[in-house]
Amino acid sequence: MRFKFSQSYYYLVNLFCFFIFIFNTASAGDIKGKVHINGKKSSQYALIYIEHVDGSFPPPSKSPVMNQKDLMFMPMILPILAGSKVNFLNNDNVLHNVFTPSKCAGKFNLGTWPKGEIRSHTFNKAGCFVTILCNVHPDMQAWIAVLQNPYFAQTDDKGNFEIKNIPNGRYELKVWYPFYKSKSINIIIKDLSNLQEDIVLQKK
Ligand SMILES: [Cu+2]
Repeated sequence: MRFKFSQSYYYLVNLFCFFIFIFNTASAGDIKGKVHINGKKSSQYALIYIEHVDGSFPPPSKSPVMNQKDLMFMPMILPILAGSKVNFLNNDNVLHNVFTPSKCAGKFNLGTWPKGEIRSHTFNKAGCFVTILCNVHPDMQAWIAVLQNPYFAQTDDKGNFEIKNIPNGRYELKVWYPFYKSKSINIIIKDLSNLQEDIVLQKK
């Protein structure tokens, strides 16, 4: 009797896990594709994101980092989840500054600091595309894209991207690259769908 009970228990647990598996995989889908940035040798770093996904998405506990190295911001484009605290790290032997003229980020200026030091800023407003500048070096420029949800990706050096496990729904997929016209595509994710989108970006 005891043996039978544990056997059926084992069977039930397995069945339960199986349904969880089906439910999880069937109510989401992937999207992948290729972006070509017209007139650029490399189509790397283009940002692909979904404008809005229902739900609330807490920012990661590990802060994203924007480096200042060889008189450049790295990465040049940093997508983050709203609420994330970004650490700005000076890797150069010169002083660097971080400021932004972007209204949606409150036009902050973090001041100027030497090598090895970090200053931080938390970005709360989803949908804000923040221009990051250094007032010591006018050629330095970067962008922080503050996003509402974690369903975003950046293209690799061949222009490929992939966003996995997007919950079922109708969405606006956006493609962004500085100084280029943004693209907006309506997509429907439904039960394991695997969409393919090929996008060409044109200069503004
Ligand atoms: Cu600088």
